[in-house]
Amino acid sequence: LDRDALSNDLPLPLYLQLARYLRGQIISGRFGHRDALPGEREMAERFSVSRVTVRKAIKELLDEGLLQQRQGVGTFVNRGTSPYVEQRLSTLTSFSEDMSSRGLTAGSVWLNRKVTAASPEEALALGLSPGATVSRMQRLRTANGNAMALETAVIPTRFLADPLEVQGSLYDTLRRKGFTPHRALQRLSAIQLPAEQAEQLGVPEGSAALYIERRTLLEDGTPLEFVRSQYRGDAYDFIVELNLAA
Ligand code: 16G
Repeated sequence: LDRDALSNDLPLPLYLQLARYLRGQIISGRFGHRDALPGEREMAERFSVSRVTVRKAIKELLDEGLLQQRQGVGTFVNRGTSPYVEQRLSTLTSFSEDMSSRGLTAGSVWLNRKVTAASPEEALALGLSPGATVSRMQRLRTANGNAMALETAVIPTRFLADPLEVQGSLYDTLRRKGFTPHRALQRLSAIQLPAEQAEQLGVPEGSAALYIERRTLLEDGTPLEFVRSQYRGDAYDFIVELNLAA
């Protein structure tokens, strides 16, 4: 816990600052599910605030369902409300399919969509000549309304002339047009989220995330999409099945 997390100079009341800080600690996984919160007096000392402020902050998080109180025992983290997903890496599925197979409702918040020139990196990944046009779509992906990942998909305009054609699932839209994602190559790496992406995902700056790049191909090997995405580290486990080498 961090004494400097709160400031008297901010226009936000101290109890809401404290609630925001604790929410960040819970969402980013620095407090695990069922972890006990320190007692009221200890928290008040650590943050140099009154016990009333601590109580009001905790009340906020109890109302949000992020904390649970057991009479005479204490206050505990309850992360059960935010979806947590185990994702197989070896099958090619869309976000919408992944979520619905878990009984979760997939959603997208559109951050940006336009037809634009491919960057050199995108052109290379998609086998396009420099300056070719692509549909670029940036979305926040949600499950039951909770932010899960940020995703920027780039599709050559000969497969998708206008990003506005996409309603709901991108893969459904492509399949309807006769372009079925058949195979994909993926690269995963660990990152810490920069401020803007952290804010969009509703986690503190610097939270752990997985950066995933996907190049999706048609059956004949033609590149169909190039996707760069940031997955919340606290919301995902990625599972791979391993077989004995032949
Ligand atoms: C997944 C894919 C992404 C694809 C999207 C389509 C990864 C890393 N990415 O998120 O490449 O564009 O599904 O989802 O798995 P949609 O059909 O629900 O729009």
